[in-house]
Amino acid sequence: MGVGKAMFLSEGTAESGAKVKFEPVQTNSIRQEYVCDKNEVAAAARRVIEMEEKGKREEAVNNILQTVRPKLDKYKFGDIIGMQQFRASKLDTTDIDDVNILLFGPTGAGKTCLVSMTETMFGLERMSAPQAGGGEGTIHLEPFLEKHTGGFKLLDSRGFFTLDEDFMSELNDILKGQTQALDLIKRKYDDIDSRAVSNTNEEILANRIHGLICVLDYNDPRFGKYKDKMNQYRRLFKKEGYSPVTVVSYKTEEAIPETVRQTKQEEAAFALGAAIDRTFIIRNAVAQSGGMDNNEQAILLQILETALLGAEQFIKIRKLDEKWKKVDEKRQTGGGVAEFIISLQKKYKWEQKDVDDLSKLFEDEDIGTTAALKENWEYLKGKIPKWGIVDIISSELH
Ligand SMILES: Nc1nc2c(ncn2[C@@H]2O[C@H](COP(=O)(O)OP(=O)(O)O)[C@@H](O)[C@H]2O)c(=O)[nH]1
Ligand SMILES: [Mg+2]
Repeated sequence: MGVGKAMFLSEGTAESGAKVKFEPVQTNSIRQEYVCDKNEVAAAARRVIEMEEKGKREEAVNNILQTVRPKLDKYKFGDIIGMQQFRASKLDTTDIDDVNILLFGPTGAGKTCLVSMTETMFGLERMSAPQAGGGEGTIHLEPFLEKHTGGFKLLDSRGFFTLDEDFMSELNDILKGQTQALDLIKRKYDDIDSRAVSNTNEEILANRIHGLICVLDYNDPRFGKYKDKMNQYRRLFKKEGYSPVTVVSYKTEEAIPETVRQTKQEEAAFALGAAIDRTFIIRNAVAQSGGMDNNEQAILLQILETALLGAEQFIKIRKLDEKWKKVDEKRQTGGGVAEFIISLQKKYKWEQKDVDDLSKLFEDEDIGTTAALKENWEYLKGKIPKWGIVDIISSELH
């Protein structure tokens, strides 16, 4: 074994971009080659990165506690994306009162515990009653936090996900606001007298579910088997325009170390086919002792903020759809972007090739309605090579 001039050059890169670099170690003798053990240095490097990350994490946690918490404490609809987003598109939002966030997932996943943790974090009297014995618990659509902010509520739902049962129509009724707060979420195998169930056929945006939090238990032996089920639900959510948040509740006495959390988050997002930036791991602080530390509170705040962000965007898209439906009714194109393009083709005598190119672009970009086209127009127009076509669509959209 020769004497290495540069024994090693190791570089650790933290996600944030912080770099820990080890300069080449000069050695003159064989003995010195062993002065510095590679594993020890790697461990030291890891410690430096962890310390740096911990410092950054603490900073981030403080930041979330100082900025997100007060925002959610006095939350009003529009606070996350900003009311100017609605004003800019001339959307009337006076009908929207509370933002409705639905918690859904298997029985015993930790939905009600998440409500309890939120109540505790906001210093509220605990109204929620998690099932310590693992019973079914919630069977009505139960509203929580209404009195807290007056701006959003969490709707706790009846657990589902027996892997072989279909809850699609039950979920659909809840999403559309046909099953309303305090209604029994009735199932065919129930043997209980129910309170009157609203089951109205009217679809009112203000009464709908606007945002979704899917809760799953990391320790559930079926955890890895939820992917197919989740994909079914996800298709429904996508069609309806939701961007759900996935919360994986984790039962452990100790706070979860940040590195472990990141690994679990990636693992969970992968296992469930969920977006990593909308997937959170949280310790179930109700099932375990110790209360929530700052880091855990920050995660809970992020969960709520992300759900509210999705909910506000959902409302915006729905409002745009409504608005464009009216415009499209006048134009008699029915709201679909395909019909819109064909109507323009007739009016402006476009070549078929141009129409095909446009159709392909809109399909690739998931643009199905004129509302979506209008909403994404600034971005999309850069992808259309013919200026004449861009000009026509621009003026027709205004
Ligand atoms: N030890 C303990 N466990 C609890 C308590 N409350 C709930 N749990 C457990 O936490 C998990 C989630 O419960 P819960 O939030 O009611 O589930 P949900 O059906 O999704 O609402 C279950 O495994 C419960 O058994 C409690 O007070 N003490
Ligand atoms: Mg429950």
